[in-house]
Amino acid sequence: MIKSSTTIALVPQINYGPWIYWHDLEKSMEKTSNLGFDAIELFTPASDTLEVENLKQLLQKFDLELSAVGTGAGKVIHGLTLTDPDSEIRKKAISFISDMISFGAAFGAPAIIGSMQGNVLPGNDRELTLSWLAEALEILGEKAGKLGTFLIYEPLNRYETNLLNTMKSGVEFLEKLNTKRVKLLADLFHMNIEEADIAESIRIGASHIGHIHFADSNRKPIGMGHTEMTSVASAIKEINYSHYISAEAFPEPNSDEAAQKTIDSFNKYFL
Ligand code: LER
Ligand code: MN
Repeated sequence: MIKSSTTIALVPQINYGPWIYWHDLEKSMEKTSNLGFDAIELFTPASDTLEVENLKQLLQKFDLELSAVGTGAGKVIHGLTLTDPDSEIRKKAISFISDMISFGAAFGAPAIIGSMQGNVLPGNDRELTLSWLAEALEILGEKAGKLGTFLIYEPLNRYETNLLNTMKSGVEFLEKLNTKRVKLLADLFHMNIEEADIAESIRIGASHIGHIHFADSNRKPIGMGHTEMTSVASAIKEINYSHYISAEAFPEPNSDEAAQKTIDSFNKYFL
C-alpha cells in the first residue's frame, strides 16, 4: 500500500524551507491526522530532541506512523558531512546519523541521508570522496538493518551536491555496495531538475526506491507547479511502490493550504 505523509520541521534555527508544518509538533500531528494522512516525517535538531515514549503516545493518540527522520541538521547546525576530507568530521557525521537511525528505528522508521552526503570539495579527488560515502553507507546501512529498518540515500539536484544527482547513478552506486539495507529516495523536485523523464527514472529505481518526496516542479505542493504527475503516478504504481509519499514541499500559500493541496493530490493519484 502507498501511504501518505506530511513533514514537520522542528529545528528552531530554521524558519523557512520545504516542510509543510513548523515548530508545533502536537498541533501539526493533529492537523495531519484530521486531513487523513497516514504519517509524519520529522526534521529535528538531533536524535534526542523528542522523547521516544512521548512521541509513541502522540502517534497513538493521532493514529499516525512515523514515515522517516531527516538528518540534515547535522550539516546545518554542526557543519558535518559524510564526505568531509577531515576524517574526524566524517566520524562525527557517522555518529550523528547513527543516533538518528536508532531514534527512527524505535518507530520502524528509516533515516534519510540528504544534505549530510556533502560534496566533492575543490581540490579533492572524486573517487576518494565517493569511497568515503560508500564506507559510510556500508556502516550505517548495516546498523539500520540490525535494528529492523533500512537507510535512505537521496540523490539531490546539482545545486545541492556534486556527488550523485540522478536515480540511475544512485542505483549503480548502491548495487556496488555489500549492504542491501540502503534504499533510494525519489524526490520529485530534484528529479524535475535532473532527470530527462521522471516516470522512466522511477522505473529505473524500481525496488531500490524506499521513500518519495512529493513536491511539484517549483517545490510547492503537487498541483501547484508544472510536473506532469499522471505519468509519474503511473510509474510509481507500476513498480508496486509500497512505502511513503511524503510532502517535502514549501508551506505555500500557507501550511494548512499546502497540507490540503497535498492530500487532495495524493488522493487523486494514489487512492
Ligand atoms: C534537500 O533538498 C532534500 O531534498 C532533503 O530531503 C534532504 O536533506
Ligand atoms: Mn528531499
